[in-house]
Amino acid sequence: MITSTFKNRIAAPLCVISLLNLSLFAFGGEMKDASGSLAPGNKIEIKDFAFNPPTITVKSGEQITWINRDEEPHTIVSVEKQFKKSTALDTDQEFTITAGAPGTYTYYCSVHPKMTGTIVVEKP
Ligand SMILES: [Cu+2]
Repeated sequence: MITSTFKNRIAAPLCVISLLNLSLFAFGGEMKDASGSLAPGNKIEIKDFAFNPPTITVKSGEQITWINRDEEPHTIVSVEKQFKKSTALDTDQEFTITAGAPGTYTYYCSVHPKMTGTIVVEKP
């Protein structure tokens, strides 16, 4: 039938475009998952002047790693000095600590004190 041939001609290029879009989205999603995942490496991404995720729950003894995805330097400083403070992280630089005793740890960026985050440490 003419109609279906016509439809197929239109549908094919559209399909290719949407497949391309889908794979781009999937790739973006995977990237986010890899860095935002809670386990086994607890990663906190610093992007657009924010800690992502802003609150992370980990178990005592687990490692927590921040990675700076901004062009600006950022630091990680415990409000109550519960862990060593980081140096100023350059783009793509990481900082890792090991979660200590169970409790709630708040931290901020000393360069941009409005940037804050929370670590909730649970019993292993
Ligand atoms: Cu900062």
